[in-house]
Amino acid sequence: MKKIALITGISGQDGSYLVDLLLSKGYEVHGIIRRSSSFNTQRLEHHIQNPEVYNKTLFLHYGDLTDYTTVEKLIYRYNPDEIYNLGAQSHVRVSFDIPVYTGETVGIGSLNVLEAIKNYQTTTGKKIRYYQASSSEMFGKVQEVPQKETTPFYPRSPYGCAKVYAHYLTVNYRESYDIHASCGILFNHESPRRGETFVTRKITRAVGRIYQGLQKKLYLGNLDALRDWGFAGDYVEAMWMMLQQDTPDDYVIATGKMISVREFCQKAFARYNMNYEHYVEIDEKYYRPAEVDQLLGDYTKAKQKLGWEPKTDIDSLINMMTDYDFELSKRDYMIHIHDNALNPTGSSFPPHDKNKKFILES
Ligand code: NDP
Ligand code: GDR
Repeated sequence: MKKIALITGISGQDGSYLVDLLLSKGYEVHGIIRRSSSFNTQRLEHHIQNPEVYNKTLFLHYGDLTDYTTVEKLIYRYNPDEIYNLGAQSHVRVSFDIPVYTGETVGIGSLNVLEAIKNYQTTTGKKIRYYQASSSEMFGKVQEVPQKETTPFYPRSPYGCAKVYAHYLTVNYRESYDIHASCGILFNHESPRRGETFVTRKITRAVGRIYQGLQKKLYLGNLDALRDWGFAGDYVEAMWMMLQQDTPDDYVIATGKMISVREFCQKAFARYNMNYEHYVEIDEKYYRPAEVDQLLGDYTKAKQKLGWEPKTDIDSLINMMTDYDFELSKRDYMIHIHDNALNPTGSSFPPHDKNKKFILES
């Protein structure tokens, strides 16, 4: 029989890759999207435009993780076999600006889903498998290198603290209520669908835009931070694999290699024969009140128990993202020419200003 999945955060990077995966496996997929005054489903457009898929095997429902009734209603209405809880205010630096909201979506949002599952299982006797999007940010000020499932947590941001709360809630609901709940402790994972304010995508977007003359400089914060970056498409497979196990458990998902933001810049600019040192400048506003200096994951358990391994190395990831964004910058250039031609005085659209910082502020 067709399996049914419910995804929170379906419009995000991981949500969109997970939809691709689950649809390819024959699932019926339901996702929660937030009402927004502008479009927030771009990453799902390839499915929304497909009449064979949209409202046939993929269904989107308005809701919000902070609203318990949304989650409960959808669970009772669609009886999902699996729930992937990916929804979050997921930007670490922004979590310092909006700590309460971050705690509400990441922490209480996860609690809402777990409570709804508990109540559903109690009243119907049916089981739901649950995936919690835990994060390497929970390791924060790392207590050992590399980090594995047993490494103590030391979060360094409101986001990291909220993820630790959600992580332990998941473990507690598993142990207290016999819920098949697993946590994927995922290290940074990126893609051409990555949000444009995360550092990798901010860099790869800038390479193309600078090449096209649409941007002069790239302003960044801490270039010395070290991260273990993988490809999001590989990582959603691990999420699915966790829920196919007989026994729920927690797994580190990583590549086992780390490089600095500086090296990422160097490689991304070099792809188009540019020297990053000519373009990258430091703006202190991108520093964080407390920084996570390095993250390096040990995915041995996932390899042994799930048979999961990363397929994409850092150079392939950088090339994939930089090439995608290079094509996007050509489109940006055409739009810019078109806008200037339509509106040479810039009365309603400001004319292009090469000294202006790119709009991204995180
Ligand atoms: P994104 O920021 O790309 O996506 C977040 C998703 O959550 C979006 O769909 C967003 O909706 C949704 N969302 C935000 N607030 C709410 C809310 N209150 N109610 C319902 N939905 C909400 O994140 P990623 O796809 O990169 O990450 C997925 C999950 O994995 C997140 O929980 C993140 O914290 C976690 N994670 C990510 C890692 C990474 O490197 N990418 C690493 C480890 C963990 P909208 O589109 O409307 O904003
Ligand atoms: P991170 O990702 O905080 O690790 O969280 P991000 O790309 O935001 O930062 C990575 C590192 O780069 C440094 N940095 C900058 N970061 C941003 N965003 N913008 C800049 O201009 C900049 N300059 C330097 C940061 O200081 C940091 O050290 C991501 C998110 O997806 C989380 O949701 C997820 O849980 C973790 O990865 C694992």
